[in-house]
Amino acid sequence: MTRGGLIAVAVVVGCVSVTSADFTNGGFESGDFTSWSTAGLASVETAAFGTGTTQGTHQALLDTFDNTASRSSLESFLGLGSGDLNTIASSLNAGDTVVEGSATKQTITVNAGDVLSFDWNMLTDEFMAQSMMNDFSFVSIVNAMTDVSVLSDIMTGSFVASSTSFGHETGFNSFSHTFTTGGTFTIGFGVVDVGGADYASGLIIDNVQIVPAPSAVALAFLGMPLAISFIRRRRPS
Ligand SMILES: [Ca+2]
Ligand SMILES: [Ca+2]
Repeated sequence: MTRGGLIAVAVVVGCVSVTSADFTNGGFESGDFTSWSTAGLASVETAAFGTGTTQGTHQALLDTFDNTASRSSLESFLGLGSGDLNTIASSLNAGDTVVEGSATKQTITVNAGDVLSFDWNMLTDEFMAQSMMNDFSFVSIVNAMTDVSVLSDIMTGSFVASSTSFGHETGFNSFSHTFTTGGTFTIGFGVVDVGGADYASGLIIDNVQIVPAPSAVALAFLGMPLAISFIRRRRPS
């Protein structure tokens, strides 16, 4: 390889390493919330919890059973606007309000085109209630703009009997979100009690990761030979 070629490789590899951004402990394989912050009731569980696992041997559980955070403190923790969670509750079922909940978050830096992906499973005891409340689970993606996606709620979700301490669960689902702009984002996951605190709900999260934009990957393979050939053409014969 020519000297110019070596320089080109170094430049290309350097660019790719800068664009790599990912969660730390995104699969909770440390067995705890290392690199994450939590609010309310949160624990790391193994397959012994009863859901199985989707990645490795550990996963995060958020739970509204007790020791929860208030709606306002959850909104503050996640960087949401005051009342945002009530706006979502009411959009799902008019007049509903959020009582309390639990959440976890991590702040990451991404490039446009990067993809956030993770696996989730919502759990609930609401089907045991005589009058069900519409608890819901969500992911929040916050920087200058706030983007909250509901993962599932009681009324529209598809729940089956659960082998966990909860009566029902949705089973595992995958979520993905493509960032249209780069920057620093706080990614939050939460589950809330709506209307009252009598029957708990939970949310399992695992395999939280950032898949780099395809362009960054393409650069590593396509950019290198192009850069080398460009430099070679410019060398005196
Ligand atoms: Ca895991
Ligand atoms: Ca509830």
